[in-house]
Amino acid sequence: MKNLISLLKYLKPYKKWAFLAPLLIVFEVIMDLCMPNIMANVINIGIGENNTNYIVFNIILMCILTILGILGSIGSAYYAAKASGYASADIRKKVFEKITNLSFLNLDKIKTGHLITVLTNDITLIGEIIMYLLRLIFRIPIILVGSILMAILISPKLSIILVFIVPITTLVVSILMKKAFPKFQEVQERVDDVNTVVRENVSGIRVVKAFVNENYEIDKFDKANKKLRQISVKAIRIINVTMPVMMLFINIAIVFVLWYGGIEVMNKDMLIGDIIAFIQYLSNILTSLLMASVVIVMLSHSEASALRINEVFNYKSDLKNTKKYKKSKLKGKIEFQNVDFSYDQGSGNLVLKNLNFVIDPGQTIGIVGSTGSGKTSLVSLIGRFYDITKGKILIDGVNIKDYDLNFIRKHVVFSLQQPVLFSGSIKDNLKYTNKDISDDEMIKVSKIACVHDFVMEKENHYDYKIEQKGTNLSGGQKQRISLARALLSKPDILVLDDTTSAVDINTDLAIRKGLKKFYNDITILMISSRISTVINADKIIVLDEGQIVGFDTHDKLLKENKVYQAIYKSQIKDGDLDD
Ligand code: M5T
Ligand code: MG
Repeated sequence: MKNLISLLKYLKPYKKWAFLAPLLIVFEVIMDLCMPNIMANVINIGIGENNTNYIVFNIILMCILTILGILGSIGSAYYAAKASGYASADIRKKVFEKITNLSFLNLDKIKTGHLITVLTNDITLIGEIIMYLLRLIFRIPIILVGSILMAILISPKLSIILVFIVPITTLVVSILMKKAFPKFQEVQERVDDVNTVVRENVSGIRVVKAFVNENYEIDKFDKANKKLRQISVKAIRIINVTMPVMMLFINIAIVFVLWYGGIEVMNKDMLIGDIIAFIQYLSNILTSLLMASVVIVMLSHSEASALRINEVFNYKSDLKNTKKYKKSKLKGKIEFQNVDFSYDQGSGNLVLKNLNFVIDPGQTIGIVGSTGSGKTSLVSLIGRFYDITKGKILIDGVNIKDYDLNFIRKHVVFSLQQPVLFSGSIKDNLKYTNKDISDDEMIKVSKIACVHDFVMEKENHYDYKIEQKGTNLSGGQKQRISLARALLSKPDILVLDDTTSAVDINTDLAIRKGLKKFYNDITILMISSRISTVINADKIIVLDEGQIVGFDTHDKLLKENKVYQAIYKSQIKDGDLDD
């Protein structure tokens, strides 16, 4: 229960509504408690004694009570929905913020399907339970106790039946609910699985189709879906048994009341109206018990969801942002001292081993190496996407861990290996980091990144709508937009991870010339599988199986470095070194 309770703090800003909801329901409770009694009086006194005035008076009273009750109920529903809706929206926002702020290492470990279920199903469920709680928290106990008292007042003798029927009902309902609890928790986990399959499939649908693997994927989905169906049916079946069982108890009780009450009436110990009122109170009591049990099921069901929400809140970003050192801009000196790095801290599985190098401000550094040699991993350390296992990384002579994380991210800018564009116009994407960039500047930079020409060929030019994930752009076009976006965020250190891999050699050359001309003062790290891209770099880092096996100019490396020579030779053969 503690997880759910801890989420109730999100009701705080809406406490006015959260108080009004249970308060207004009191009108409905008064109606529920008074009506049977008034009805009994109408029958006993009004009809029994032929007193028309009494009947009219009480019917008017019943109408007023009903209207008040309905108004109270509507008002309560309104405020409960408002409070729970706002609170759950706040929770959703917090979870979303938390996910956005998670470190790469966290995100590597958590399934996206899980996060989506938390953001949708779990939070929706919490919203619902908060709403029910606000409406029922007073209603159930007051009706329960009130109806028991009224029943005893009407007939202490008949009330003996309560001593039997209330514990039996409570017991049966709680056994059923106890069976349903774990099933509902499992439902949520199976929803996770379905979400994961769907997400993987929808985002990879092109690959699936390209491999004509639809049937396999449909099978996979079927399996997850079937499991969800099975467990949902089981859970709902238990709940569905509860209702008829309750009806059975209510009916048995009514039969008993009619039988025993009938004898009492004949003996003139009781009035007919009282029997009707008693039956009404009795069913009030039993339905309250049922409602209580449903709330308890929902509570436990939602506790599982609350736990999952809190789990997301409790993910500790493994990147500590404590010292928060900032300055106006970075000069761009990068120093690696004995750096070891592993994605799986503690496993000893080093991706990068004993890196040592110094890059001076304003240098352009090429990074080459076979696939999987650790190029992407190396540069991701400069943006502090991960913390290193051993050694030190200094930027402008200051340990990277002492900088404010956001400062580093703002000043060390990446154009990633797989460019991610957002749906929206090309302009939206280019101005992603800063909406205030002028169109003139955007066009100037777009020309450097060789974006301008192809944009002018699209309809609406810079307002050309990019589809989700940029499907209506070519790979090279996406890469160049990603490069322009990086340039427009005015980096002090620019990291290009194979950014021109899908761009033809002439365009690649034009981009490099532009960078040299306009971005000569910033430090640029340029990963490339093509030697031609890095040939003019001030220095080139040659990586091999996570180790630096060369760090020099192209000419020197070509003379002395075996690994570099091998890469060079293989590319001459492929005709890749045209410039
Ligand atoms: C180097 C592993 C990968 C490889 C090694 C990005 C990433 C990589 N790895 C992980 O375990 N988790 C990750 O998130 O690290 O990989 P890299 O740095 O991506 O290599 P690269 O950039 O030189 O390769 P490529 O293909 O981009 O040229 O063993 O399994
Ligand atoms: Mg890579």
